[in-house]
Amino acid sequence: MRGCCPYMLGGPFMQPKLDPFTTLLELKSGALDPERGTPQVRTQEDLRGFFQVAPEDPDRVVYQVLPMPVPKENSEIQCSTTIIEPGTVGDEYYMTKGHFHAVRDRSEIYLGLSGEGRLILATEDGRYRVEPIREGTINYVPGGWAHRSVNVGDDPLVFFAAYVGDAGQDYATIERDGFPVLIGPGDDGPAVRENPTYPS
Ligand code: S6P
Ligand code: ZN
Repeated sequence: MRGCCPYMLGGPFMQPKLDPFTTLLELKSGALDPERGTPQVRTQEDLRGFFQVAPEDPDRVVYQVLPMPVPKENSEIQCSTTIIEPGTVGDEYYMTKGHFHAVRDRSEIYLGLSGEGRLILATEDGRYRVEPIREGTINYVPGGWAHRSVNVGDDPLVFFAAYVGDAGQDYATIERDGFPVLIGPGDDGPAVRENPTYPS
């Protein structure tokens, strides 16, 4: 029955901005079928200034983001998969640039799909957390926490992200300050150590 809901009593119908769509997510590889947008590819060169040392193999791909673009508005939910290759630069495992959301209070959810990773989270006043990412983990990233994912395993790290549409990404703060901790290979597996260049 049309017109039955309180929402509709007082005014015109809401006209949807988008049509529904469905995409197949290949759970292990993170591939989307069909692709919905142009994959964003990040090489070692693109991460110059984010790792502690200069790129060792500048053209090598570190990670890709496969987007499902929708309008960047707070009424929408952005989502994408991220695939981080295994590898290191200097003493650090391959990782994303990491960012605060440009609109600081916007939150996000990660669903781990495959591989072995860590999620570094940090506040602007220097508090930090390190959480696991692997198949089946759900990481809740509250507003105000910068986030960077790190592949600590031998296989690609794959996760799905969904976040408030108008969140945006502030990379400049991370490029300037980094995160309070770095993650790289240690004697007994992945080691978390203090970032010597993080401002005190
Ligand atoms: C976006 C969300 C992810 C990252 C992706 C790459 O808010 O957190 O989709 O964009 O994992 O990381 P980065 O730091 O290069 O954007
Ligand atoms: Zn984010």
